[in-house]
Amino acid sequence: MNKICSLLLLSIALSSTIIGCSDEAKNKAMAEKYNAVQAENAKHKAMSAQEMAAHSDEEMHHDMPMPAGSTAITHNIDTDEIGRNADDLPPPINRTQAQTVSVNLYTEELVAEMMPEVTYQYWTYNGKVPGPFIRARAGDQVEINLSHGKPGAAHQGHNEHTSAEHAAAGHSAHSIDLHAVVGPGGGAPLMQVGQGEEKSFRFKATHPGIYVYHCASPHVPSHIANGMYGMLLVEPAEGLAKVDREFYVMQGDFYTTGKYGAKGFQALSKEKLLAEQPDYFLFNGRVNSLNGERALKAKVGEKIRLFVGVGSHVAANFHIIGAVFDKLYKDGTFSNPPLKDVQTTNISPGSAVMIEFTAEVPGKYLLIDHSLSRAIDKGALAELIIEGPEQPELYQQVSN
Ligand SMILES: [Cu+2]
Repeated sequence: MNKICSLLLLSIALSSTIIGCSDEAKNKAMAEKYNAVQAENAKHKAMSAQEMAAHSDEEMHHDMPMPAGSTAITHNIDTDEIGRNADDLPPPINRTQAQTVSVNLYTEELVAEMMPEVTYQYWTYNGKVPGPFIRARAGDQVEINLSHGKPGAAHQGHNEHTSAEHAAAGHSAHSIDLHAVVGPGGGAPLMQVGQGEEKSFRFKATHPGIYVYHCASPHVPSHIANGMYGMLLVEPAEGLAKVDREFYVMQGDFYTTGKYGAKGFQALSKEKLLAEQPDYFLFNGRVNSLNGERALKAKVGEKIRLFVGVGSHVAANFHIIGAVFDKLYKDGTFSNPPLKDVQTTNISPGSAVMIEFTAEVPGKYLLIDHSLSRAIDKGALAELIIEGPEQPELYQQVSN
């Protein structure tokens, strides 16, 4: 390679401007720069929370074009799917006697895609966001078993981290506060689990309703922002009305060092968290988690029940484009009459609602946050597909 070409390559490596030389040389220089960015991102991933806080947002934001022959930034993805399916919930309870419901939970930190080429380290219950849907009946004893780390996975992946590394990353302990618990901290004071520990506690489910649970270990807002929340249903003793479909949806706000869509590994931005300025509003953990093949599905004439909650920090304005909620059990209570014929509902952080309506006209419906930039520009958009015969008496075009 001649001297001029070498100088040009040096210039390529120092800037993103591509100058002459051969295509092979250009690609090589681009690939080297790309790898350097990947290495820098990997370094950020390994940083402690304090080191990250000291890093400016600008430094953390790398948005590189893809060189020929390279692969997408993956950063050791731990799971191909972080989002829980909307139909992943236990069936209705049919029994008429109280019993003990035992729930096994574990905490797990997992790097996964928030959207293609954007990775994030989620903190989870049982490896998905949201955590498992817990279902009990009023009068039941609910026993929660929580282990820090996936049982039996002590020598895999991130579980190799030392206690010091866990502490530096801010998750030396995890815990659970369930809003259906009547007692101090919703159980959290009894359930602080350190690395390798497992603890259990039991509570009586006295108040029917749909509730949120979440981690309550310091720094609590960060644990929650990283995905540590789920929902707990306490059915009334007489049960809930029969429906054809039930779905489990949680809206979460996420705070990343880069802006929405910035590629590469994204750390939690504590600065944005404290400023309450999320980059992402997501249903079930990631962009398009409940779209396409994973969309909610029903048939014309079926009764649909949605459990929708907010585990994280910003209230939701939940709306389904093209639907009216026949019944809305606001604030998660079943003990008051439902509101009827509701278009949009506010869901407070740490609260949930139960919505019932009938699928009437076939087509695609969008579940959104009606603060619309959240839906259009920040991810809060899921799909409900209703199949069946057209219903012209309800919906038809007259002319076009
Ligand atoms: Cu936690």
